[in-house]
Amino acid sequence: MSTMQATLPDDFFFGAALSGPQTEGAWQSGGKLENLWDRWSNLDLSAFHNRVGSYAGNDMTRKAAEDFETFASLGFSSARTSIQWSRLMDANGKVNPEGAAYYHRLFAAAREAGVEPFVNLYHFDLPAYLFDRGGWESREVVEAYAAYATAAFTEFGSEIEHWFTFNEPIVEPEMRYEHGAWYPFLTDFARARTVQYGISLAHALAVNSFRDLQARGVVRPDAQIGLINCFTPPYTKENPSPADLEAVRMTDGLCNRWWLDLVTKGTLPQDVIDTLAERGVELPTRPGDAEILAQGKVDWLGFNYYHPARVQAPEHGTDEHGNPVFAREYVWPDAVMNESRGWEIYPKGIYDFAKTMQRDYPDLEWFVSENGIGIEEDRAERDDAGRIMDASYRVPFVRDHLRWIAQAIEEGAKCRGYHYWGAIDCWSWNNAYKNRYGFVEVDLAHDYRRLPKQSSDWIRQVAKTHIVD
Ligand code: BGP
Repeated sequence: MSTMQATLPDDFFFGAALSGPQTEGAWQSGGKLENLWDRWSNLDLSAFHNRVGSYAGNDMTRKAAEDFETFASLGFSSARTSIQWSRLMDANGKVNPEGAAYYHRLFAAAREAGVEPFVNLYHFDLPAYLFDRGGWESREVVEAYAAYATAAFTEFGSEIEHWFTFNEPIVEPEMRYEHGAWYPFLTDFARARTVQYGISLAHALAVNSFRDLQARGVVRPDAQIGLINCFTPPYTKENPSPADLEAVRMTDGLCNRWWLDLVTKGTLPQDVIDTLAERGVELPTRPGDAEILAQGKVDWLGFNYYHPARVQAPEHGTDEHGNPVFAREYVWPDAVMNESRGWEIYPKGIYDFAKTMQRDYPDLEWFVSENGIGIEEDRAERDDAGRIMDASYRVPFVRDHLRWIAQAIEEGAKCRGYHYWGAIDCWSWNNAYKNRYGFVEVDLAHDYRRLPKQSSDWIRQVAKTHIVD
């Protein structure tokens, strides 16, 4: 790729990505119920960086108007956030009027500022009482999600054009059920796949409901529905062995093709299901499931990209818990790392995903729904005016990713836009406020005051001119 200036198409959109649980705060007001982040915070605040739990958000509940104005001033025409299930619905599965009013106000504030709200329905934030009823392993919860989605489409269907069912549906099975990293800290591969399967059904039921409500005029005719995932391309070493390629196949199969097949064909990849069965992992299928999954086809996709996956053959076929292991990490000697997050920086991955889409799913439009760089305390470097001096690392990160996007579009990729993650600093799960992503700082010591960083001037210029230099 040339390092020359790149230009993005006129109709290419720029925007911000955020989520309800990471921005709203106000976790005990307006009839909001406990979600799994609130529960974990309540059980063990020490698990969160500097003991900043889920209650923090970034105060967007009070600062929404200001934040959307900021996005508009950066040249952003859209912003994606999520509705919190635990705020919109009460424990009887009825709409909580205060929650509904909150989101009507939020979306109106976006429009007021000239920012189009993109609405996602789920961002790792299961209501705790539904976890207690079996979580995503339970069909009752899958049905409850479909009812919640229907309620949301009905409530906001005349307002919202861009809907998404899930953000990164691969992450909860992995983090909560497989890697033991997030509450409830399980390390059970088979249960993780049951959760993945339950979420897949939930997605398809929601799309079905969306289509039905659109046909009946409840959802606006120009509305579209999609899915967002971290479709991280898996790479392996040079001159791989057949076993290394097998590790790539299963990593790609579980993390990428599973969802891509679901949203383009309404099926799950048979080779992955067969390999799982050979290793004793049976999905809890029921008669009628194939018909449900067949409804899962979407209008477009969101691609969250931070880092590639690099894998190789595992040393052992099972781990200490008796789980099947299909791959282990491959550390590429040339990797450039973001040490704060432990993630490799590899901008070309965005282009490689574009190529995969062109080859395997040529009809589907997509956009980069998250990308960004979180640096610990933004190195605490400030100029005399007190602005965070982040341009030396944030600008090259974004610029290199945008250049690869421009290149892919030139070669025909159907990539329609770019949303930067956490354009205003926000709460990062158990990392809380350790790593900062924003073009705008949130000052926790001064009532969440917003302060533009040095990089904000650069992104404003790019978003307004579409010239990346
Ligand atoms: C994505 C999530 C976001 C966001 C981002 C950055 O996986 O969709 O919610 O948090 O990653 O990751 P982190 O906040 O863990 O640094």
